[in-house]
Amino acid sequence: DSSDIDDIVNYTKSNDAPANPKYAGIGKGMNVMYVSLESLQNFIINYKMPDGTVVTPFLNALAKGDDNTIYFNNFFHQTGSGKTSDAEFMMENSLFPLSQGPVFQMKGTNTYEAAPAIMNHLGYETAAFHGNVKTFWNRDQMYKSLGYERFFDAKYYDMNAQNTKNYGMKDKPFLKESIPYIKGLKQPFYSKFILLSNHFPFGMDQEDTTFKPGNFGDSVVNNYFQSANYMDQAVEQFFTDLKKAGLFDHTIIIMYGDHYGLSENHDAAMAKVIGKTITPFENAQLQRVPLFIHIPKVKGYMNQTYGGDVDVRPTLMNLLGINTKDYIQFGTDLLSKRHQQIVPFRDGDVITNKYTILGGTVYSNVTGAKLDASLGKPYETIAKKKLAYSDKIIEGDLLRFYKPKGFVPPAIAKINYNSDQK
Ligand code: GP9
Ligand code: MN
Repeated sequence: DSSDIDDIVNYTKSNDAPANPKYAGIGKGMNVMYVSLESLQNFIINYKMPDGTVVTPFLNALAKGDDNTIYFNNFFHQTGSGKTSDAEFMMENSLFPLSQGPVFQMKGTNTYEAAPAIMNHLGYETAAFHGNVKTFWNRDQMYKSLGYERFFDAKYYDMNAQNTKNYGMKDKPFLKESIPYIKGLKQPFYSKFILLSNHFPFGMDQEDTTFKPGNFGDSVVNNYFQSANYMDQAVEQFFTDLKKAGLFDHTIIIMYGDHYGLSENHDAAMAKVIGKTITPFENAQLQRVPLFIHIPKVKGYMNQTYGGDVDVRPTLMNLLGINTKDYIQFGTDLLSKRHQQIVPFRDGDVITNKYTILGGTVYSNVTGAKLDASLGKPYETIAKKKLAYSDKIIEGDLLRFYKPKGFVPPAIAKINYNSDQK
């Protein structure tokens, strides 16, 4: 009931990590772009094919800090069955997704206090871009609840046979055709772009790539390198276009791998790819996804802090100088000196900067060796508590009973995503 919310507010307030003074408010008033890098796992960053070819040269340069980018190499996806949509959910709410079923589909009409709604009230135009039909993952309903004023879905793109594959628009034409829409937004804007090309089963049309597939005895794994390379090129093209459009120097760009692409069904080939047997410990390490944050004027570098999807919103809000102390967030700012390096997964497993804790078994991150189970207990307790509180909020629709100071809910009835409104 509504009294539960008080406990939760007290808990999240007591866990708040203050902004790092070096970065606090550094992005004040800037545009925000999220780019969901479909199925991109972190092992591919700086990976070399057996013949020496690099797969993601552009992202590798960002990983070194080029283009004022901070790259996080110990960042994990925390998604459940809602896949892409679960990642979106965490980025914008700093709540966990559900343990069963996609929260976008099951709880699309709940009350949320999501980043788009917060930003919209602060004068930002809010827009989502995705080259698939708007109903997929119930996005058309959920995006309203999150506070998106505009949704540029499949209807806004030239979905001819050459431009589309699998679920919808290929990344290059999608991002290219998005540029005029982006230019048409009122600044500052808060936006997100959901890519599609690097999606299972990763096959590409011949005319879209010259990259040689892998030779690991598994066509899904082999093709993954091709489509990841294509996405790398698409992102490079996007950065070039944003520079040409004069947007790059006052836009924060957050890019993240949304979830794994290669499941346990492909462990035999993956063992050849990474040169190690895929034990449960190694499988957990493979759940790293790259996180890049381009922050104009900031010196880029590789940051080794451990974190996950729920930590991104607090990080962004502190960069923007927006006080979210009053908001319920289960993550903490990745750049804060007091960031908690504890990453809970939806199934109760936990990874910290020292330990990988899987079903009660504790492994050393450094050696992969099993350690005393008691070492994991405090982290499992924290993870359980956070997951339970988050579930309580979502299952009980508890944000109905809690309005952070200054929060104005989205005007859902006024939002209309029909393409003839453009
Ligand atoms: C579909 C796209 C892919 O619109 O987001 O979804 P996924 O299967 O990765 O969750
Ligand atoms: Mn996805």
